[in-house]
Amino acid sequence: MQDLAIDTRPASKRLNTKMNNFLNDVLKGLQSFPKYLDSKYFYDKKGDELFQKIMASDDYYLTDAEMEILTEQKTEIADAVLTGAETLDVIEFGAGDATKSIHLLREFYERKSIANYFPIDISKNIIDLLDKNIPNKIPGLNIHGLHGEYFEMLEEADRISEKKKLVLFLGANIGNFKFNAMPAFCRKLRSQLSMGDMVLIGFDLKKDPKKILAAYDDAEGITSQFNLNLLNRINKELAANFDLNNFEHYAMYDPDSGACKSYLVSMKEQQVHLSGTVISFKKDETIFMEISHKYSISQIDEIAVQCGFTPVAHFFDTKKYFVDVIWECDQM
Ligand code: AVJ
Repeated sequence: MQDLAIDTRPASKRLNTKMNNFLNDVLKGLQSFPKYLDSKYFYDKKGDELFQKIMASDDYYLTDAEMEILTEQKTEIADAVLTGAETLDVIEFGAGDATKSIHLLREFYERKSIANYFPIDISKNIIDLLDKNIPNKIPGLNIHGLHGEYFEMLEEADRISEKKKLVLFLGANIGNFKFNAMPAFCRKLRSQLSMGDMVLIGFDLKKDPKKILAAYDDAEGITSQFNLNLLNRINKELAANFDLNNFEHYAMYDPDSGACKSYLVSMKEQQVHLSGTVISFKKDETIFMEISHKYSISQIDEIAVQCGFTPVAHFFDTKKYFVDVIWECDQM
């Protein structure tokens, strides 16, 4: 912190580019009103660990539901994707530890229909682990881990290979876009793909609001730790001094819009120092942390068509909590 204090260049010039983006995004969010942080920054090493704990918790039903779909219906999913004789590249956005996608990858591999697997993740830690562990799980599979932003890395995968693509975006990660921003993401995805390419996207469905809220306000308080960990990351990486005891996790679900949102609430009036900038909080002031948007099937199909895709198939778990949809790239 001292070193930064005597460096007279503006904060944005001091750190390397990756840190720079993080710092700029954090400063922008905390200097806005209402304050916000970008949930893509949750996933440092500790954040990855906490998310693993969330996925294993009783209240967080999403992982089990999607796991059931991918294990029980992998044959039908592969049938829906493999329409021609050619091999395809599987590109995965936000691959995580690939415990879900591995079932599909194995299915494609056994059918000799996968050319390359390109997992993409924002977490360097995750990509290193995948490059190390996947070859043990599916010996012979060509894996090229790509660490970075989704669309930049999709371009990279496209430079490496020109096969038909299947893009996996599992785990309801798409829920992290606000409802109005989500179609723009799908259109951008479509614009980077070619006719006949496919996407497989996991959506958490609208359901009993109490069930949804419990998943983001778990009894053990893991989600609270997960949110607070971002303040800790900012402390460590951006020379800040958030006191985590002065913030509390708050989650809410609005069944009309389908928005499940989480916040950190400042328990008192306080000032936080961050790379030479002072951030003031009023008592009860909120930082918006994350949206996990829930969808209905009709909304999902409608968005697919609006964005240049044809809905090909829906795969539900037995409780109908979750859906994995397959869309094919239409003419643009
Ligand atoms: C990884 C974005 C799918 O929104 O459900 C879990 C992250 N946040 N509990 C989700 C999360 C709080 C999760 N995604």
